[in-house]
Amino acid sequence: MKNPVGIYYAYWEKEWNADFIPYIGKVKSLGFDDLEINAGAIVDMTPAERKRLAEAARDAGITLSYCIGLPGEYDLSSESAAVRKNGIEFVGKILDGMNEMGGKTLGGIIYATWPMVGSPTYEEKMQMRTRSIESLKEILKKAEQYDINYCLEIVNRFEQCILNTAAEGVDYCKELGSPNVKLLLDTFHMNIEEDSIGDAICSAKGYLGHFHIGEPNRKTPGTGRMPWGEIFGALKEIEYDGMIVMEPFIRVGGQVGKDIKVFRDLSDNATPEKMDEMAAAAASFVKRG
Ligand SMILES: [Mn+2]
Repeated sequence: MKNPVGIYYAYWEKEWNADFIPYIGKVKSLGFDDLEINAGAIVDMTPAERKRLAEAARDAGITLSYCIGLPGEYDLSSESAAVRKNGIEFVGKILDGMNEMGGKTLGGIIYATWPMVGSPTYEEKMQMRTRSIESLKEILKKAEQYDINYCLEIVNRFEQCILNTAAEGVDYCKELGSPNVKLLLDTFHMNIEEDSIGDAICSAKGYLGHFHIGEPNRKTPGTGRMPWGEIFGALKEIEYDGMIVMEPFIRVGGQVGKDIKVFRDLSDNATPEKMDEMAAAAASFVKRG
């Protein structure tokens, strides 16, 4: 693949808040073009800290992409108008920070909350969807102003109910009609929900703004049974020219392990050196794909 290839920093981390700067040099040396970071973390940084991070990336020739599953207090689909307002303000701060840093791609559960609260009925889901769209109409004005691609991550039913398939995502984007609202498809989630991963990717032509990859058990790409030929073929067919970011989660521990539900070691007890080696092998696998 000729696309820029990235990796989510939490491959190496057990907590969501981290110092991202050391990862810039690391991912560069492992063959990546992009580092994906926790978008929420930049809100708590000072302008000087944001500048230092953005400059470190620029100097290394690494782009930064930004991702978040919004915490419950910022649920953009909430029944509570106060919670939705809180969410709109928080995402506004993320967009402000990204704009300061020259960021162009925000992805994740940025239309509701992650993980979803309880187990809604179908009727409740449709009400959540309506409220989510109302919140996004407000937020997208700012994304348009900054020309940031606002990429809605389509996830499996156990994590959110509003958008589980590419088809639902395209309908949602059409309803909003903003040039900056895009989709983030992720092979891990598509493997659960889509009839055909290749057809799902093709159906998102014109809407696909970001792409996450991983094996069905979230190991590094190229090590499992994901149909990579079909996936890379479909991305080429729709002439997708955005980033391909891997999101492996293979180690237990910390809040990351708990939230991602890593209940066993999938790294085969990897040393730090082996972790780096596996990431580099996956980057090379995608570039050859
Ligand atoms: Mn993802």
